Amino acid sequence: MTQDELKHQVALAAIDYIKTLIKPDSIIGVGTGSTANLFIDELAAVKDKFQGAVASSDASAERLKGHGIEVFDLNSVDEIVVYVDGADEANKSLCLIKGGGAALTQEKIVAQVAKQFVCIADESKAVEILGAFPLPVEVIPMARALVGREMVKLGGDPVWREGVVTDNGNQIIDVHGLKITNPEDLEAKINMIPGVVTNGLFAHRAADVLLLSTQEGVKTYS
Ligand code: ABF
Repeated sequence: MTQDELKHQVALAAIDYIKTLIKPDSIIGVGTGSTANLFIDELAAVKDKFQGAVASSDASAERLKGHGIEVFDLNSVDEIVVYVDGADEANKSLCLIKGGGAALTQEKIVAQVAKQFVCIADESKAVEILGAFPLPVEVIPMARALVGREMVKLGGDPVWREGVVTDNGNQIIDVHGLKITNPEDLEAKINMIPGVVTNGLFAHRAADVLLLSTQEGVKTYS
């Protein structure tokens, strides 16, 4: 299977997975990226089985609406039964690097609210040690250089993702060259830097379930 076929395989598996969780009044959280997009497209077939969705980006919100799925403001919902989203890397503890799609802040917010966070990914995302994928950090524009200098002190090589402005009006620094052996510790350290809005380490709130798409089928880790 091609990578797209692997992504489609896991999107279908995620639909089967959430069917065991959703009820007619359920609100589900929906992520961002190409794998999440395939999941959104498959959601259309089961949209009568849940009430609506909270999206982690404007792009995903528009895609959901395009399928006739009602999109809710997070502040207006009491519970998100499950959040389904992709990742750029996932380790064996289900800690993730996310943010390649520049939606990491909203993704982390919705994941925090969700009762269950289901990560959907193709086998290329599974790693022993996080960090080969440059770690996205969302920053307040005026703090871009400050945060860059602090990331160098932490052993990284920061690169401004020029031309990208997040849904929140902020900028992204991609930090190359990290070998992240203690993701919880690094996530907390980066969060302490003034000007950091969010970093792409999902360790304090890791995925609860990883559906990993492989040539032999979808493997479930939890
Ligand atoms: C999103 O999914 C981002 O956090 C992450 O970058 C992306 C993974 O991309 P894709 O599914 O397109 O491989 O949640």
